[in-house]
Amino acid sequence: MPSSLASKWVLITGASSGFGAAAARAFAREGAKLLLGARRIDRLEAVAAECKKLGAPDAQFAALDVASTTSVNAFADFARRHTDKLDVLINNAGGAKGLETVADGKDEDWEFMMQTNVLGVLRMTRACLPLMVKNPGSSIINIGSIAGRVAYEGGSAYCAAKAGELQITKALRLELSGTGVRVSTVDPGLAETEFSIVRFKGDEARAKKVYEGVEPLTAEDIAETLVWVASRPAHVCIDEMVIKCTDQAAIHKLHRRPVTQ
Ligand code: NDP
Ligand code: 8X3
Repeated sequence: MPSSLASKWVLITGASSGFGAAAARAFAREGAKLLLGARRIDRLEAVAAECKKLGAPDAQFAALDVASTTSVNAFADFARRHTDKLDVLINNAGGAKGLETVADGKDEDWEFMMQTNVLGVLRMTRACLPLMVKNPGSSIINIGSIAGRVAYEGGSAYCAAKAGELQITKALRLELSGTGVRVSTVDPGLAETEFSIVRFKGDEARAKKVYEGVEPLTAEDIAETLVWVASRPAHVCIDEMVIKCTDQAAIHKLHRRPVTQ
């Protein structure tokens, strides 16, 4: 039986690595058509080429900086040049910078987290809504985090940003009531992507330590979930989903096995 996502248009932000790139590949396997955005265009080009090989009938990409309204609006124009309706919007671009306490926090880190995880979701959604409200059954899936639900030391701005994403998701679902547009949040826990490398500003050894002795989620685990959420029948909305690896019983309770050197 053909997938319900075959030939559907799926727009993914932050498709150059991690969850976004894995989601692009997973939707490609379903035969979906893709619109991929991020700042690293060389990475997007490689992901789009891979998606075509995996079965995407179309995989278009363009530079996107969700921290800029001009860039977001230009990306929406690019999307409109390919389609007049969007079936799935995945607001995935974002991340964390730094793990400092509030006392030691840096403006540029806070600004990155608010610009991408909060304002980026608002901007992208505003720009894409005209392509979705005329398409009942379409889905907006925002990537939140367990950090938006439980605070941790050094996570003030990131936790605040993801809590913001959760509230945006809830408000949007109310605003879109009656349009048939579904609004979901998928909130992962610890997953090994480039997330910690970005958080620790390129310090790969420090990033690696986050996952030491643990079997974290993979980008593919989340991609598979996104495909499942987007492929529910039109009358079914998965409001919220929290996904953690089995080793993470709670945000502060990680089961770590001894590491042999
Ligand atoms: P990655 O760092 O691997 O991916 C982040 C993606 O976001 C990249 O494609 C990056 O692309 C993109 N991005 C960052 N800033 C911008 C911007 N200004 N404009 C456009 N794209 C941007 O990490 P993940 O895949 O893990 O992160 C994806 C999402 O998942 C994030 O929202 C993150 O907060 C969330 N998350 C991650 C968890 C984890 O443990 N990994 C757990 C829970 C949630 P580029 O740099 O090319 O612009
Ligand atoms: C990323 C997961 O635990 O680093 O959203 O906040 S965590």
